[in-house]
Amino acid sequence: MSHLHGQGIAAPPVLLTIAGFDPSCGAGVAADLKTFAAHGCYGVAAISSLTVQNTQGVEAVHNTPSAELREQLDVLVKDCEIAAVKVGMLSNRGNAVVVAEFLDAHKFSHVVHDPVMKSSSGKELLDAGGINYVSAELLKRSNVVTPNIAEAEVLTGLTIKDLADMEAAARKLVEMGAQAVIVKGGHMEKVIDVLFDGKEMHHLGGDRVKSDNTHGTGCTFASAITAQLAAGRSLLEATTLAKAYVMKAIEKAYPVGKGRIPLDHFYRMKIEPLARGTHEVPQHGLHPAAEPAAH
Ligand code: PXL
Repeated sequence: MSHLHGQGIAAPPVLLTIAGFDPSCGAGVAADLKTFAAHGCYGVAAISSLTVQNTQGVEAVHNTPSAELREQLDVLVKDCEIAAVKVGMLSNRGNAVVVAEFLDAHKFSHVVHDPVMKSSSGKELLDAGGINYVSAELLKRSNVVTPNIAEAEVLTGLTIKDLADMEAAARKLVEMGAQAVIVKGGHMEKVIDVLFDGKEMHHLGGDRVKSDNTHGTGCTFASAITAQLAAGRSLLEATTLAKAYVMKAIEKAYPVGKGRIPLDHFYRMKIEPLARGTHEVPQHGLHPAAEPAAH
C-alpha cells in the first residue's frame, strides 16, 4: 500500500447495491450506482442476474449462481465499510437466501429492499420460491421495503384498489416483519405513495409525470432513499427527498433507445446556459490569466 493511500481525502459513505444488471443501464445496478454517485456516495455492486434487455424490454435473464453472488458479497465486505445496503432484483430463492445470510452476518445500519418481481414488459425477475422467501425471511431483515401496487398485492395477498387498500397492505407488511414500508402509487389514478413506519401513516403526494421516461424509476427511488438514510436523514425526510429527485430526473430524461426512456440521474450537473450579455469569469487555474501570482 502506498504511503499516499487516501491521503487527506475523507471517503464518502460506501453504499452497496445487490441487484440485476441491465445492459441499457436504465434500471438495476447501473441506475443504483448513478443514483449513489449523484448523492455524493461511492457505490459498490454485487450482481444477482445478468438481464438481456434494452429500453424496449427484457429478452432474457441469466441468473448468477448463488455461490458466485456470495463470492461477490464476501470480497466487498472484507474490504470496505458499508454504510447502507440496497437490495433490488434477487432472481430466485437461492440468491435471496444468500442475501439473508449476508445481512445476518453483518448487521448493516440501513437495508432498503425494493422487492422487484417483474419487469415492466412482464418478464419474471423473481421466481415463486423467491417470492415466498422474501415474504417469510427478507421482509424482517429490511429497514424499509418499497413495493409497487402489484408487488404489495403478491406479498400480502390483498387486492389494492385505492388509498385505503394501500394503507392496509402497508400495515400488513409491517405485521409480516418489515420495519417500514412505502407502497408506491405510481400506477394508481392518484400518484400518492403511502409510508408506514409501524406507528404513523404518511401520504406523499406528487404530480403524474410523463409516463414514458420511467425506465428504472423504482431502482432509482430505493437507491436515493438508501443514500439519504446513509446521510443521517429520517425515513420521512429521505423518502420525500428521494421522490423529488426521481420526479426531476424523469422530467429531465433525454431519449436513449426506442423504448422507455431512462432517467437523467445527473440532471443536477447540467449548467443552465448563460443569459445573453453575461460573460463567464475564467475559473481559477483554467485560464492563463487566472494563474495565481508567484510568491
Ligand atoms: O424495474 C425493475 C427492474 C429491476 N432490476 C432490473 C431490471 C428491472 C426491470 O427490467 O431489469 C435488473
